Amino acid sequence: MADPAALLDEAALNAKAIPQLDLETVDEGYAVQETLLARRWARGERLVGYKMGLTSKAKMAQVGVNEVIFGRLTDAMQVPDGGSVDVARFIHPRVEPEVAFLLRDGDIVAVAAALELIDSRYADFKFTLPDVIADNTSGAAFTVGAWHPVPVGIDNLGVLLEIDGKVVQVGSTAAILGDPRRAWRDGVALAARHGVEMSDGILLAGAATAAVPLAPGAHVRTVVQSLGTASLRAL
Ligand code: OOG
Ligand code: MG
Repeated sequence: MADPAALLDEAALNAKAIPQLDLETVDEGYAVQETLLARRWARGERLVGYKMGLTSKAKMAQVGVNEVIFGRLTDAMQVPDGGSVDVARFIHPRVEPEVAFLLRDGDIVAVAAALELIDSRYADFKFTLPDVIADNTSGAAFTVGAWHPVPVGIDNLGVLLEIDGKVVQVGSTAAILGDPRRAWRDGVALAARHGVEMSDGILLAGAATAAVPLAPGAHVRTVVQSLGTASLRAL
């Protein structure tokens, strides 16, 4: 078989879906993710953080995979808050509301509302656990709202996802493993088992609700109680 990392990289670059890879193990998935990211570092992209995936039941049910996963965020994926993103670059983009942590020396120093744009490189957005890990956990783009000092409790904050001013998803940060800080703790341990130190930069804790298809022209905003908003426009 052709190099799986090259297939995934080209699928993303050409916005053209590929068949599932049918990788066999989680370790194999992370090894392919590493090689995929190496191609991006070679093109000059920089690591700016990490993302957790499938930390809520709504997300697990949506894609039929029941295990927490992690991926990497690069500078090329970041869209400024209120900025625009050309969705023609993607295959079948979806958007989801997230909580972002700012990590410094292994501690959470700030927290923000965030949006993640996911885009599976696999046809029909269908994949197995090892395959979605290899695909950098469907990561495509993200936006982080204003950073806030960490409030005392972040385990039950209301979350709204709006498209063109209409609420399309409602949830709570409680959906994220009971508390988004657990996604951080579990994520640090999971990443360490795969040789990755998740101590500095941005960390997306995983979506609180199912993801919603993102069409050109849509104005997307998330509101997280006590944490403010994050928004982007799809071009
Ligand atoms: C996998 C990525 C999951 C999340 O927040 O749960 C994720 C997918 O749904 O394609 O980013
Ligand atoms: Mg996500």
